[in-house]
Amino acid sequence: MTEPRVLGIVLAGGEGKRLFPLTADRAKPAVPFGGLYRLIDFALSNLVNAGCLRLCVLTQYKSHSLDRHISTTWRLSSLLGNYVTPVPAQQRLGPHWYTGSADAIYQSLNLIHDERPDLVVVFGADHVYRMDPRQMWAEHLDNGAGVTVAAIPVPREEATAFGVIQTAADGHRIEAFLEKPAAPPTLPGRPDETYASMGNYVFSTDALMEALRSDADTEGSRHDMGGDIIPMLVKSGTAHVYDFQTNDVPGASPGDAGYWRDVGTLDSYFDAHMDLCAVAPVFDLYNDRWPILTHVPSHPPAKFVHDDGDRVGRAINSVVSNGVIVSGGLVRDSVLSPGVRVDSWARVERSVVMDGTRIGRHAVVRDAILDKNVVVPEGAEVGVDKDHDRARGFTVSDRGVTVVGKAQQVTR
Ligand code: ADQ
Repeated sequence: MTEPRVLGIVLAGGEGKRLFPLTADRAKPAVPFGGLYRLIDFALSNLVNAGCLRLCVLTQYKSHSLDRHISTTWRLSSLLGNYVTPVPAQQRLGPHWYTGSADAIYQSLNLIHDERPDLVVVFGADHVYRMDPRQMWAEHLDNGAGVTVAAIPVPREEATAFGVIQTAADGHRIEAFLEKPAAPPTLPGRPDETYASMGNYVFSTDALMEALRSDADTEGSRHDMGGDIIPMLVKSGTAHVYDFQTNDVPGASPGDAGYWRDVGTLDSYFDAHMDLCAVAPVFDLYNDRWPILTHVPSHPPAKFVHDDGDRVGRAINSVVSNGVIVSGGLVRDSVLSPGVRVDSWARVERSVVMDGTRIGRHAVVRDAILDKNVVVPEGAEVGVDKDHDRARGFTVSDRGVTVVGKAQQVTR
C-alpha cells in the first residue's frame, strides 16, 4: 500500500498549573527538560523522525517562548512543502479563545481542508517518551478504525488523572472510555493497573471532521478531545486502542521500551530528570537512530577545573550541557543546562539547574529545581531546610523538591 498522507496536529495549549512556578511565564510544552530540550521536542521529534513533516502546533496559554522555540528550532525545508507551524489561538475564528482541545482543532479545520490528508495524527505536547507513530497508524489502517488511541498501563492510583480505556474481548476495540474517572477500572487480571490513554490519537480524516462538527453543535459539551470526541467515537464502535508497549523504536535500549512519563507535577518532572542521571539510563537520550531534536545554543564545551585538597571541580552521575563551568564545586546526580556555573566548594546534589544559573562559593543546592538565571549567593543553601525555603517564597513540592522560579531572588 502507498504511504498515507499524514497531517500532524500537536496540542500545545496546556497551562501546566501543577508545574508552577516553571509555568509562571511559559506554556507547559515550553518548559525546559533534560538540559537542552523543551517538553514539546519529544512529541515533535517522534513525528518528524517518522516522516510526518507537515505539522501544526496549536498554542494558546503564554505562548511567547513556545512560538519562539518553534520558529527558531523547528524549521523544515519548505522546498518539499514541509512545515511546523505554530497556530496561536487568538488568530482563529471569532473573538473567543478555545473552550477545550477539540475546539482548538475545530477552529483550525481550514488547516485540515488545505492539506487533504488521509490521516490526522493528534499528539499531546507534554510527555517524555520515544515512539515510532508509523506502527500506530499502520495498525489504525489495518483495523479500519475511525480513531486509534495510544495506551499504556499505569498504577491505578494515578489513573484518576487520565482517560481510562476498557477494551472489548478482542483486546483492540475500545468498549468504554472514561475521562479522569474517580474510581478507575483495572486491567483484567491486574488489580493494581489501569489502561490509560496517552492523549495521542490517529484519526481517519472524515471521522475526525464529522466528530468535531457534531461536537460543535452539542449543547453542554466541553469540547474536549478526551472528554467528548473520543467517547463519541467509542459509542459509534470505531475506536481502537494501540498498545504503546508493542512499539519498537529503531535503536532503542531495553530501558526505553515502554518509557512514557507525564511530567505534569513537579515531582514527576524531577523524577524524570533523575532517570536521565542513572548509570544505565532508563530513558536513553543517546539513541542517535531516533534522535530527540532541538536547538542547541552555541556555547563552548563544558569545563571542569581545580583539584586541590577539599576543592575538586567534578560532576558524577550527572548530565552536563555545553557552556557549563564547574570550577572547584562538586555536582552529583544532577542535570545542568547550558551556561551554568558552579563555583569553588559549592555542592549541587539531586538537582535540575537551568540555563545561566550561577551557584556561588560554598553554596549548597540539594533536591531542587532552579529555573533560568537564578543566582545562589556565596554560602547560601537551597533545598536543605524546607521551612526556610518556604519562608523565602520558594515552592516546595509534595515530596520535598524545592523550586526556585526565574525571577526569584535567593537570599541566605
Ligand atoms: P489532559 O492532559 O488533562 O488529559 P488537556 O489538558 O486537554 O488534557 O491536555 C492535552 C493536550 O492538549 C496537552 O498537550 C495540552 O498542552 C493541550 N491542550 C489543552 N488545551 C488546549 C487548547 N485549548 N488548545 C491547544 N492545546 C491544548 C489528556 C487526555 C487524557 C489522557 C491524558 C494523557 O484528555 O485522556 O489520558 O491527556 O496525559
